[in-house]
Amino acid sequence: MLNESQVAEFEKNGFLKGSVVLSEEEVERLRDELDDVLQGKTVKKPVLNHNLLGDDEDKPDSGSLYEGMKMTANEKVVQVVNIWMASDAFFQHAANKTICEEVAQLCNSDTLRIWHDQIQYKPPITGGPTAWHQDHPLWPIIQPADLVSAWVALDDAVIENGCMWMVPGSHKWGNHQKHLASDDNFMPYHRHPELLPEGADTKAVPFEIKKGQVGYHHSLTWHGSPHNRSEMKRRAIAVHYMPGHTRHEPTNNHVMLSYVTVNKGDIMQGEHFPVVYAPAGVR
Ligand SMILES: O=C(O)CCC(=O)C(=O)O
Repeated sequence: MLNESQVAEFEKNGFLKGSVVLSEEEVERLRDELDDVLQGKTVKKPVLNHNLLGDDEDKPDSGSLYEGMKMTANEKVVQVVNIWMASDAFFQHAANKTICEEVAQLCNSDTLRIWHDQIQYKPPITGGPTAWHQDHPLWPIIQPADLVSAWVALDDAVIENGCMWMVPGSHKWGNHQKHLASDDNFMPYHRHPELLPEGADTKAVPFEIKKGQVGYHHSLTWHGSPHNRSEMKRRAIAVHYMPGHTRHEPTNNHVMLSYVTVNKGDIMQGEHFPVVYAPAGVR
């Protein structure tokens, strides 16, 4: 459980470092499972397993998060979406008791469902950047924008290997996704700063997370992660949790849309959005 000052810190900044939630053995098990999924060895498959930056022939489209970013041809961010569908160990991880209790505290709900999860693996030397973004605007089939994600490092995530960076307080400024960009040093800038609330400070801070540790972020917090030019791998699993009241409100496409079985306006639920935390006796 988080204490009052941790909850207050999350409410103020939109992100928070939690404790080390995985033992060495648990990290090893998840790394092995990840290797199996990446090599296509599992019977069940995730929803996506690709290079987030596109292949050589498939450079980022106009309008994509990555448009205009400086990248070399062989850069990669290996993104796996919904590894929990391919690996029981990752499903158990999504239901981790400490993480779920703490996310439930942060989003003020007694019920949590998995919206989706994602691995972002930045390989040594060629690991590419993850553009500055806010999560909820990229999820245009659910409302409201009060989801919380739990990002657990499977390697120490430090500045050298491309840890995430966060802009404190940015979760309180609304949806600025279409105005966010990166400067040449991978710091965020806003194309129309006059749209920001008075006094908004867009300076980013590094969010280094130790192997096995969890970091939480709000679905409107500005965040991104630069290249990995180090010799270290940077593997991590993020689980994006929906509080019990999240509804299906489609306004655009999303990779999870084809898995939705509820009507517009209904609570987002179903076998692909499993409950991982609920009051005793309710499931
Ligand atoms: O792993 C990263 O560097 C980015 C992950 C991310 O954007 C997220 O978990 O919302």
